[in-house]
Amino acid sequence: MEDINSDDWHKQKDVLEILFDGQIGTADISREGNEGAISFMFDLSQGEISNVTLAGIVSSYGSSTSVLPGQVLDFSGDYQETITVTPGNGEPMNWIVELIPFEEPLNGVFNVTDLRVFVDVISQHPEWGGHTKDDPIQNYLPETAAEYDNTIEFEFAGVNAQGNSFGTFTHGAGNDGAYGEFTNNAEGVDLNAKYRVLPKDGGTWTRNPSDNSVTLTDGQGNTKNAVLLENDGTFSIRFEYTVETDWDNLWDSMTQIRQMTKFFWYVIEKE
Ligand SMILES: [Ca+2]
Repeated sequence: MEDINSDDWHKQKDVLEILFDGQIGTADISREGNEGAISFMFDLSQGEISNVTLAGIVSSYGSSTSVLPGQVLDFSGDYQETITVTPGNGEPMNWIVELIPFEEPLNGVFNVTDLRVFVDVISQHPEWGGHTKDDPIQNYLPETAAEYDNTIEFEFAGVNAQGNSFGTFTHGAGNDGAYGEFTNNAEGVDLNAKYRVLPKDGGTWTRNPSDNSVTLTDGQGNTKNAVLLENDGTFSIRFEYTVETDWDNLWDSMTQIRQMTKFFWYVIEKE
């Protein structure tokens, strides 16, 4: 039991809560003996790490801090700064504050530059002519052409309690003002139900940073799962399908696009 008659409370020099402008989530605060450590995630889209404003700090009752809300810290050296807490009675203690930089890839306006499919035609049997193909989807479904100049604007809103980024997105029709149709009118084929996985109007998104899985939810609450892939400055939003081999129509391109697609993806490039 604490002795309420002692001066101990005067000697406390803990940081209990801390918040910075541009911080994502809750800061991690730990102390071992007189070693205090604080780390927080900083959204790089919110400002410069050399100029980070302390938004709030709560330290032990009766103590004071060397940095006050509204003041600025410079984390550009080694991502670390020190905040000193001076108790009402006793020696000051340094708390090392570490900034962990965070940049959400799904933030900003992206241009659609390609839509592609990866088709698997009995590739496990090359001896029978099995193979895979990686082609623009408009080679199969010409009316998708209007989708190729579209834009997607992702707005990053934060990181939820599960550690997943989340936000909203809008899907613009591009210069031609039109969305593609996943059809081949000449062949009488309509595969909108299979490939209209990126909603026309937009919706909300989440991204799990551990595996880059992305969930898109449209205005009606329908969800689609995808994976975000990055390669040399461009990104792909890739949807996966179950390949159902039709042994009687292996070489028919409409059968292939109907049921032998393994992946379908949008290639997007930040504006
Ligand atoms: Ca368009």
